Amino acid sequence: MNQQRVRRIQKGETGPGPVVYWMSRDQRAEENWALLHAQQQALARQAPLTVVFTLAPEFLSAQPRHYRFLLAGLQETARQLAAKNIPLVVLSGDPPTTLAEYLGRLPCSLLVTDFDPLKPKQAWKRALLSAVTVPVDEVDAHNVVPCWVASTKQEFGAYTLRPKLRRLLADFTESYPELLRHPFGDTAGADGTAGIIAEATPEVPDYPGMNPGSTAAQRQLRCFLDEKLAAYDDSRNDPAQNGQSDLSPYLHFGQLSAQRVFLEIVQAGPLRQSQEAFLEELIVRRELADNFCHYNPDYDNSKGFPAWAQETLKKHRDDRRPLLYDAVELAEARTHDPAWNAAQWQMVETGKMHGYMRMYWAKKILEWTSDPDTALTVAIALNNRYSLDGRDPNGYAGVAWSIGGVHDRPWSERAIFGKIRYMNAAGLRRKFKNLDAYINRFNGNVNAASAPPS
Ligand code: FAD
Ligand code: FO1
Repeated sequence: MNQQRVRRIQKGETGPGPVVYWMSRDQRAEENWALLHAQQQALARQAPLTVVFTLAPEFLSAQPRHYRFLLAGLQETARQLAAKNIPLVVLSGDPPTTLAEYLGRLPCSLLVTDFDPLKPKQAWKRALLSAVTVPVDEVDAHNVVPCWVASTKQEFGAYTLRPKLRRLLADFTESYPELLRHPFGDTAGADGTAGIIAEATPEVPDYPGMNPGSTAAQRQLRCFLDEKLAAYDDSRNDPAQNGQSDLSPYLHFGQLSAQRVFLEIVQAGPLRQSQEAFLEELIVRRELADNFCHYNPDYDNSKGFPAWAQETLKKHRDDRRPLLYDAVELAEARTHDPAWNAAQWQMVETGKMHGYMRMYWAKKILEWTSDPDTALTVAIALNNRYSLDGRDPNGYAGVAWSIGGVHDRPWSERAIFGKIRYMNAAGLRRKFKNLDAYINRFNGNVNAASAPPS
């Protein structure tokens, strides 16, 4: 494994005990560089290897349906690890607290964590490091090119990050070694894990057609590569077609490796337009989002917008707003705009709004709320509460792009938006022949009587 993928974030005294992998963002047994690094270190020490997942009671407004997806995937990961004599221990409660207590009860020779730029995760990590004295390695198992290697600063946009990624990709796309059956220790410590996960799994319906776990993720990948990738460039932006991969929930919960997706595509032969377009999203756009959240502490507020955007939005902050909706009216899709309402219902009912509609959806929130800060807060809150792939750097970057011009440039100035790129329903209709098919499909009939399901 390319050692640039690992950062020692805390020196410390090595104990005689097991190597512990604190699994969080990358919740898969196979093709997980953080786990492979932990196993390599355990073998070198002839020590047992234990995986720990700290189950937080609350995470960025995650709902029971999101926890169900996560836990069903974790159940499968626990089985796959047990088959390799690697116990998965699940600790419920405040992550740094429960993990510090756990580590305090055993001598641990090394703690390995996976990389996540989001502030709550960084706070967990800081709190844990101040509570333990073991050496700690952080591994970027999520990005193909590790975030801190791709760039040492916030990038202006895809156009500045793309050449850096292009140059580095070959150094970070070696094939994954197999996770070995671990020769030291046993899985006795994880005997209760299946029961703990089952107990913690909410009794709520899964999202339609979105089966959790790494096996389902591989199936979804195969189906996309065989049936949809060739037409991706044409169909991906039409909400009435289902031309996207639907891989984002699996990538978000780390049930699928983005590098696996990349390897499958480049190994299938010369890249054509659709493959290039897809890899632009999967590699450049996704790593740009991690770059934004990693290097910009204000990724979730308007101080994180570029100066030109802050200035233009401030200038138009008091423009008359003919239409105003509050967060509840928006959550319940009660606006005058059937296309916007359909997008909101799609997110509530399926957990995943079409990619093109996400831009339109967020930009209308800027137009229909009292000011840009309120717009950003409402858009992030709705996205985190209803999207299965929400609570993710892609979401923060997507909302900041739509409302605050992050990774975008100034456009012709107009009311409310200033120079932020504008989108409107007429533009949607020009672009999509049968937008009505989309609108008729997602009209809230299913849940008209009840409030949006949590
Ligand atoms: P595909 O088109 O099949 O793309 C494949 C993968 O490429 C995606 O899974 C994703 O990892 C990556 N990707 C595609 N488009 C983008 C993008 N614009 N930025 C970053 N990565 C991208 N994505 C999320 O994962 N979670 C979110 O909460 C989220 N919220 C968004 C909010 C707004 C306002 C906007 C404009 C975009 C948001 N995105 C979010 C980015 C993008 O819309 C989704 O990643 C994509 O629609 C996921 O569906 P898919 O996997 O079928 O996409
Ligand atoms: N990560 C954890 O380590 N523990 C959790 O209990 C946890 C819950 C959770 C719920 C919904 C969700 O979307 C993500 C959640 N995550 C949790 C974080 C996740 O694994 C990702 O690391 C981030 O969301 C993406 O950066």
